[in-house]
Amino acid sequence: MAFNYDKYLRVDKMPTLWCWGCGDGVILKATIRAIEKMGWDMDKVCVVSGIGCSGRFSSYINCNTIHTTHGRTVAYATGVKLAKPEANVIVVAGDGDGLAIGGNHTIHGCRRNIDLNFILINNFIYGLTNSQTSPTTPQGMWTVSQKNGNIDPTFDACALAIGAGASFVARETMLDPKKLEKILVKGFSHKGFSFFDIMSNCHINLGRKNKMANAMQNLEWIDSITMPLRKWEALSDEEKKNVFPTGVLKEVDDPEYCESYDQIKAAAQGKRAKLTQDDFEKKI
Ligand SMILES: Cc1ncc(C[n+]2csc(CCOP(=O)(O)OP(=O)(O)O)c2C)c(N)n1
Repeated sequence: MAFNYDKYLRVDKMPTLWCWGCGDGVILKATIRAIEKMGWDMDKVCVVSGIGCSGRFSSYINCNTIHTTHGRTVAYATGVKLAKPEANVIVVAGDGDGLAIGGNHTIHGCRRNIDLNFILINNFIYGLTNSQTSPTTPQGMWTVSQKNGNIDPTFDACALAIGAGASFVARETMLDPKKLEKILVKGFSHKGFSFFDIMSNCHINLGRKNKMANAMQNLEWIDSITMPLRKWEALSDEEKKNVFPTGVLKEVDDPEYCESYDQIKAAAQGKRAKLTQDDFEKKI
């Protein structure tokens, strides 16, 4: 039987404002299927998104939603999770939203290892505002803010999340929606900060200006710069440059922030001793 998306969507908001062929819809549908696989009650799911095309995510999914200010998704989501630890919180941000203006919040969310599911919709450009350079725009590409080619080195979003302390880090593309759904289920099942770098197309504001005239050419390019982790590991250092490994890149059990917060509350109320370094597996 065909999957019933209507149950999970604000159908009165359809059709979406996304461009024809945009990957955001594929990611929305994969997220919905992953939520169903998790068996989550939509009354206990909260989706927090920022500003951008990716920010529209919270307008279309039918659960508790916060469409917040540009770059502040993790700050709002942290508040929601601390106030309601039983909620399943999904954060959705674009590469500009999550890594440029919101980069600060993203790294500290990773560092705290708070139980959020952070979906970075990485389309390599500021989509909504028409093609400004983002932290993941490849060097040499045309952008409206660097018309002679982007000279800024490109962020590897997963390396950033790993370095900052996220306990689950994965990368996938929207080329294979089933694979994407599977990796979302894995990360949603993980307790701690789950970071997903999901590479997606923006053929309108990146592709057309960079010799990828249609969505398919944009997708072929994404395919050419990604490779499953096992294959990637076999490459030489030279070959690894500008090729991004996909799959689960990090998965560890580390103390989760809300649980530590509960303990500190109990200590403040005299119900347990103060926390010491021994309470944490993560040592300096
Ligand atoms: C404080 C603030 N600065 C700038 C903007 C303008 N702005 C809106 S969306 C956006 C960038 C969107 O790019 P990205 O986060 O990559 O998301 P996409 O649209 O590609 O999904 C910018 C700069 C804003 N709304 N608020």
